[in-house]
Amino acid sequence: MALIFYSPINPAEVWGPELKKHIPDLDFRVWEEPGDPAEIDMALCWKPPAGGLAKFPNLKVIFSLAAGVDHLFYDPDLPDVPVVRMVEPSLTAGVAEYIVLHVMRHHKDQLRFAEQQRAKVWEEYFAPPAWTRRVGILGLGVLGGTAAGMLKPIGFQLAGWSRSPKQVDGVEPFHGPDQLGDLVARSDILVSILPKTPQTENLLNADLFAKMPRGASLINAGRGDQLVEQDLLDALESGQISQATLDVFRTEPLPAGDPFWSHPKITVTPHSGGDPFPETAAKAVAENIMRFRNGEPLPNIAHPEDGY
Ligand code: NDP
Ligand code: OXD
Repeated sequence: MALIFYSPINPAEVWGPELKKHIPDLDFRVWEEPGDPAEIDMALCWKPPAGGLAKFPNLKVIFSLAAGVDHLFYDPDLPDVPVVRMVEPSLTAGVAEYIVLHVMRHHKDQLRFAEQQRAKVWEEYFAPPAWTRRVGILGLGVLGGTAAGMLKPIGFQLAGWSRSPKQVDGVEPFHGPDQLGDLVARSDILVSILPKTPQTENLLNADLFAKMPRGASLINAGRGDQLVEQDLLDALESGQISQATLDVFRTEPLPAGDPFWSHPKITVTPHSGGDPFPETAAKAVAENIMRFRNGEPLPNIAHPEDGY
């Protein structure tokens, strides 16, 4: 049996050899040359074309090249087989570091200094200590939980929001739609690292911004359609939100004419929060392939009914 690989961004010529380091007898096939489709029982993919995976009649498992699985669940013809999310150290560290970096930038108001430097203005500003700053994290899963663990020793007052009740050391817990308002009301810096689901779509909107403390800031590293873009522009204009850092967008790459590019209060990064580096990620995938081959339970299975 064989594994089919598809990704417009992750090179097959790197991933094939990396996987074979761990599983030398792996039959690794690329999308353009799948051979007999009936021989394919595993897929390793990022954003395969709609209907593409349905062409493999004996597919038994799909390994996602991403933590989010919206790039698979969008496909109405996705085979009804387990989808395993990417959970591996380099992706987790990358995203958690991204969150720490931008929480620190917002906390220390680095945007102010960048603006002052451009204008050649020497004006001192001292941010209050981290222990006075309330950080709210939307999404307390693998990535949000790890980011919270990195932020905790810095001293921030941390809170997190999940779908089900969740305990993370040093993080005040909130869960469910009823507790979202309370969480954002105590968030000077709000971070979204939520998956894309029908429930998270348009979550970062005018109503939510109005509940945040005046002058609070936003970091969105979850998915672009969580943000109502015009509502953010309005909240920045009114001063309700002081600044935003955005890594994910409704349209990626962000179109050249998008107002976010040149907005003085918005920092744009090109969906670069984190990425699975093949050196570590292939090992994690190989371990799951071996579990699959041995009929053992697979970790980090996404739930189509929940969308993540
Ligand atoms: P997990 O599945 O481990 O965690 C998801 C978290 O979101 C869980 O705490 C879950 O709650 C919570 N959640 C989901 N839906 C809701 C909801 N409706 N209301 C409240 N909480 C909700 O995923 P990861 O942490 O691994 O990844 C999260 C997302 O990060 C990905 O889906 C992707 O969109 C994004 N991402 C972005 C990257 C980037 O480069 N910018 C890189 C990698 C991922 P519960 O704990 O109750 O299940
Ligand atoms: C992911 C991503 O979901 O890169 O892994 O966004």
